[in-house]
Amino acid sequence: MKNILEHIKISKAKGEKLLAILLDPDKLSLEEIPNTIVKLSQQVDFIFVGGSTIVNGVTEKFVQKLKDFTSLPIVLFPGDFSQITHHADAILFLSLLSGRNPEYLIGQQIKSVPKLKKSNLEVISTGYILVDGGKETAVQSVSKTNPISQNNIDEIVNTAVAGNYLGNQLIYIEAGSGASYPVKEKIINTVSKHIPIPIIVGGGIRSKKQLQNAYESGADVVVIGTAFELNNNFLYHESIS
Ligand code: 1GP
Repeated sequence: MKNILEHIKISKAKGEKLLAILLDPDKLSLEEIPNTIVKLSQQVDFIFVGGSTIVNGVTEKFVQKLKDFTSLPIVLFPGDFSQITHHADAILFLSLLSGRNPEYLIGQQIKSVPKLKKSNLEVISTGYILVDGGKETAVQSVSKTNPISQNNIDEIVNTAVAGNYLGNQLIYIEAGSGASYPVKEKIINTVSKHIPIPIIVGGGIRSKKQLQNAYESGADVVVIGTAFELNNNFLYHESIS
């Protein structure tokens, strides 16, 4: 797939929902990749690759191996600039808009430029909004930023709208990997009414019901990591929770 953002925008316009599976090289070994890939159902549109604490250099080998076993588009969802590899197809160029740590608002982005300039990666400007998912998650501890309370809908909406005004091409609302509960439907619904750009939702989605709820509330892309890690058959069978 040449233009991943365009595909997401066209799908949004048609009302077609998309699914990304997040694979974290920290949690999945290279040896496990072949068996994991066969468990991805036809429902899956993208593989996201990333994590908050990946050892330098591992992501490159991980993506190369994935490419040997799947033709699904691989989108980097990096915890830091060291995870960038030109072997992927695209990168979510994230700015952690919910936080006030300059390193994750613009610092890491500047550090990533030399690598990006040498690659053909599709760079997708993504406003990243961390909301409280009921427990401290890796994004919070690594970025040293606080999530926005899910009761503070105005703040979440205004943050998403600010991202849109700044030129973000996507907004990613994140409850954090392994969150106790996902982003509330009311939040997804309200944000979707205030911005024209596609919305990605992830964190704590562990059942098909929650997946469906996110779509019906207005998510254009849903990301599932932990539920798939815990049960590779998640996409074929009902809830693990
Ligand atoms: C994390 O949104 C993703 O960044 C996926 O979260 O691991 O909880 O599915 P889970």
